[in-house]
Amino acid sequence: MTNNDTRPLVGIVMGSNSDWDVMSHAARMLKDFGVPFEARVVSAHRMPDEMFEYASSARSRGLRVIIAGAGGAAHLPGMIAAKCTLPVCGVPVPSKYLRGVDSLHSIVQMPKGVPVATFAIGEAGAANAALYAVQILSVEDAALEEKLAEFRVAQNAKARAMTLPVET
Ligand code: RP5
Repeated sequence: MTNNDTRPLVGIVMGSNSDWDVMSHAARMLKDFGVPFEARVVSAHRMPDEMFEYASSARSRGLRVIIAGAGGAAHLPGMIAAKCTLPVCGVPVPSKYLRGVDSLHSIVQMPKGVPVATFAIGEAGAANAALYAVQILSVEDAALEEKLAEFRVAQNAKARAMTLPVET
């Protein structure tokens, strides 16, 4: 499912190509796990018709999770979620003046009825959104579940090997 089939299972969308520095962390994580994905600019306010088309056709095109990143008045994740019933992971992209706190509040404050799973501002959020997408897909993919377990073991080993510059 993950290695032999190249049809995208995860859609990464963002409001601008200026979001790519952050959103590329999601792409890299999916690549590391061998999950086929697509990445596109789909601006909610500059490409509303294309955004509706993207969201409404996502499930029938084979996507299983959408990761949407945006900055400022970050309405893209919520609008995508409004037009499809796939799980949507929202990534707040740091903005110029408010450093992404605006993006975070915008994405996390979805009114009751249309959820967006909201992640941390910036790179950690993008990487974790991808990990979360992998976890969703792993529910029906044993090989992915194994890769996730290996990832956790490697993380544990790295943390256990950490040293501090103090003498005890
Ligand atoms: C949002 O406005 C984008 O998601 C981006 O974070 C922000 C700035 O966009 P650009 O002016 O860089 O295109 O729509």
